[in-house]
Parts: sequence; structure tokens; C-alpha cells
Amino acid sequence: MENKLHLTMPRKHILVTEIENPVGLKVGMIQLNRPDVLNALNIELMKELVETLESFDMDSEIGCMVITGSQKAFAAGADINEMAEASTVEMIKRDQFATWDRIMKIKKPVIASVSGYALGGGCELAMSCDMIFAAEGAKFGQPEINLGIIPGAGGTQRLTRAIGKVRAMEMIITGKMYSAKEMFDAGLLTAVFADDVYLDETIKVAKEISNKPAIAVQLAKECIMKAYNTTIEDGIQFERRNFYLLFSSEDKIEGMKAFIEKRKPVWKNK
Ligand code: DAK
Repeated sequence: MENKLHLTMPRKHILVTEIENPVGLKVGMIQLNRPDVLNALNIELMKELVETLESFDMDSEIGCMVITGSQKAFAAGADINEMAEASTVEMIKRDQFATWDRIMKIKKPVIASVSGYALGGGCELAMSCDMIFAAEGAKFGQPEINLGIIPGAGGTQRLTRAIGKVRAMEMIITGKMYSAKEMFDAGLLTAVFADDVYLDETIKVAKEISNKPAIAVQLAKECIMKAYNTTIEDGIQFERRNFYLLFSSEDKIEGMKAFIEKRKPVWKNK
């Protein structure tokens, strides 16, 4: 059965839309929407966000997803008000990581489109996505150190893999903020666009991805994610299996036939 839960589920802290795409699959768009607190990520917001990502992932009409915030803030971090009084035991009982970890299980590409602040958990949420596009004025940082804690949603690991030890060390231990240009030069960002077009440009790429054969896109993502957690030898074996698998898809037959017949392929996503 088609999953369209994202169209009906009640939600308080995010706005959800499906963006039509004349050529291919649609784009699932999630806008973080807690403007009074610069989109601080509270427990409820994270739950809504992850449930919506999962619903888009199950929906065969969606090819790619975009998470964005407002012009002023992608997200200024986890909600400090929710953590201020919490003890270790309380945090363990909450087990918020269980929600965050579900992002890693999403099979379709997820793009972060960042303007304004992407701090702490906000930067970590962007890094949990598959690509990060940013507005020129965006600001990135891991300021947890200034609150007496450290990044808790994968920041020390994902940032270090993305930009290397010495830069991640500076960013996390000083808690400083960095411009989009600095983060692009460091290798964290896919691209940087002017402030007034960053979201349109992100959607353009999301549509481009949604026009590709969905099964091949999914298996390509799976292989790239595997590269994080394995040796090169095992990763290459994993890639080879997925490569062989695609030879039994209808889209492989169509893609190669269309090339030979000098026409555009018509994907069935099977
Ligand atoms: N949490 C709660 N409220 C926040 C917030 C946050 N992270 N960031 C901003 N706000 C609120 C402010 O308190 C203020 O509320 P009112 O005073 O108006 O009621 C409103 O948003 C506007 O903020 P400002 O007045 O401060 O605005 P400015 O433009 O002057 O400054 C700023 C913007 C982004 C520089 C500043 O707001 C700021 O420094 N914010 C805090 C940034 C920060 O430290 N972020 C890291 C938070 S710790 C976990 C997963 C992840 C994490 C933890 C656990 N698990 C899965 C368990 C992550 C931890 C973090 O992210």
C-alpha cells in the first residue's frame, strides 16, 4: 500500500510539502518551523521530522527529500531548554539517539538546504543528510563546548571524516562559527549559492535526482554510505554486488536501450 502518512499526520514544528516535478518523481520537502527559537530541535520536532522522512522514503512517488529551515536559521542546535535540567539518568531514559539514528536508515537521498545558523545539533542534522547546500550567509558551528558538553548527534565523527582531524578539532574545541565559504573550502558543503536563490538551487538538484532511475539511486547511496563503515576491499565487494543486482532491473535494460536508440530513457523505477 502506498504510504502517504506525511500528508495526513498532525505536526506542530515542521511544514511538509510535495514538490511536483513534470519529468520525474516528486521532491519531499520538510521545513523546520520553530521561528521563535531559531528552529531549536526539541524532542517533538525530531520525532515529526524522522517520521516524515520515513513516510517519504516509503512513498514511491517521491524521489528525493530536502530539509530546510528559515532564512535566519536552519537550526540553532538542540533545544537547550529541554536539556538544561536533565541529568545523565534522565538523558539515558529519554534515549533521543534512537530517533536521530533512524535518519541513517533512510534509503533515498536527503539534502540539507542551509541558510542562517546551523549550530550544534543543527550542524549535525545537516551532516546526517547526504548533501549540504548552503546560502552564502550561512554560519556553521559546534558550540556545545560553551555549554559544558560536546556534540552528541555524531558531530565529532561526521565532521572529522568530512573535514579532517585538525579542522574538526579546532571547530569543536573552540566552538567558533564559520562562514559557508570556509566550510565549503574545508569540504563539508556540496555547493554555496547566493542568499536569495539557495533553496531554488537546492530544489533544482533535488528534481534532477528525482529524474534518475530510483533503484540505481538507492543502491548508489547504499554503497557510498558503506564506504564510511568498512575497509576499501569489503566496500568494493559490496559495490560489486549492487552493480550486478542492477543488471536485473528493468531500468538498466531501458537505460542502455535508450542510449543505443538515441532517445531519452523512460524510467519505471523497477
Ligand atoms: N535552544 C533553545 N532556544 C534557542 C536556541 C537553542 N539551541 N538557540 C536560540 N534559541 C532561542 C533564544 O533563547 C531566543 O529566545 P528568546 O530569548 O527570544 O525567548 C531566540 O531563540 C532567539 O535567539 P537569540 O536572541 O539568542 O538570537 P541572536 O540572533 O541574538 O543569536 C545565536 C543567535 C544562534 C547566536 C544564539 O541564539 C545562540 O547562541 N544560540 C545557541 C546556539 C547553541 O549553543 N547551539 C548548541 C546547542 S547544544 C542530542 C542530539 C544533539 C544535541 C544534544 C543531544 N541527543 C540525540 C541526545 C545537540 C546539542 C546542541 O545543539
